[in-house]
Amino acid sequence: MPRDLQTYLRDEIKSTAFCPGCGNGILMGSVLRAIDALGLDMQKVLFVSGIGCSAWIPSPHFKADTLHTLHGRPVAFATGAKLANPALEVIVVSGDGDLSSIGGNHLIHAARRGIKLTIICSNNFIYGMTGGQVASTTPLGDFSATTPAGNPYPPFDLVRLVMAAGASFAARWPVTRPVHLIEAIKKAIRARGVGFVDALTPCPTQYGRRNKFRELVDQYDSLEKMCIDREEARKLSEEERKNKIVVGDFETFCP
Ligand SMILES: Cc1ncc(C[n+]2csc(CCOP(=O)(O)OP(=O)(O)O)c2C)c(N)n1
Ligand code: SF4
Ligand SMILES: [Mg+2]
Repeated sequence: MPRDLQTYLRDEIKSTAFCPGCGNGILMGSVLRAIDALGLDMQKVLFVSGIGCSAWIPSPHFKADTLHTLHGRPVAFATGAKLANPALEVIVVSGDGDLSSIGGNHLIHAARRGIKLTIICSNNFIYGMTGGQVASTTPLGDFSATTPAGNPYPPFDLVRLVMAAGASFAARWPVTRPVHLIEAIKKAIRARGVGFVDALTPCPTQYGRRNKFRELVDQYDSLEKMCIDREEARKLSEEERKNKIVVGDFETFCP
């Protein structure tokens, strides 16, 4: 039976270290709500994260077992933990840079091996913690500390990447759609092999201010408007789809 919000937050969360307006708070709440809705016993869950602001989502926030590991290596640690104790529900929560830039190889090989892991990527399109450097997820043309003239490279489509590598389930939702996000996290936890969620989230401090979002609300608004459902995307031409991000649950690879 779900607990009321007050009790829930008191029981499961310590205190927060995120900047005001950071989307990681919504993602953190979504992870907890998904776990609560599934009725998982927190004592049987291990959270693993790497290094970065998003890696703080489970540790130090959650009153649970956490492994706060090396930058880029949470999936490697999670794989080891799952092999050592297959009864553990192992959930990785970390940043886009952590999981797909420095840690990209661990991500695709975990998907290929089909090991039962949930991997939730807080994708804020940038290296937030270290001063806003470009990541493998930074959109083409966007500004970062290391791309003052605009990013010359296209970003990874993380859903396609992990599905092509063999993930059982992958989804992409922005934190502006928490109901969908929570449902996707539940499905990822229930997936046979790797269940992956690309959670799009604003980083006002590093990404937002460099990309000319004067008001916090504009960044949330712009993210929400950029996201379109698959059905909607199919109706658009390639040109019209250019600056859009297709969101949804992807149980099978669908180009
Ligand atoms: C081996 C290694 N290289 C680089 C770093 C520095 N470093 C720490 S966090 C980070 C980037 C984090 O970005 P991301 O994973 O996207 O997390 P965010 O802060 O955006 O949530 C980097 C480059 C490190 N700690 N270890
Ligand atoms: S730097 Fe960005 S990602 Fe990190 S806590 Fe601040 S707003 Fe969030
Ligand atoms: Mg990031």
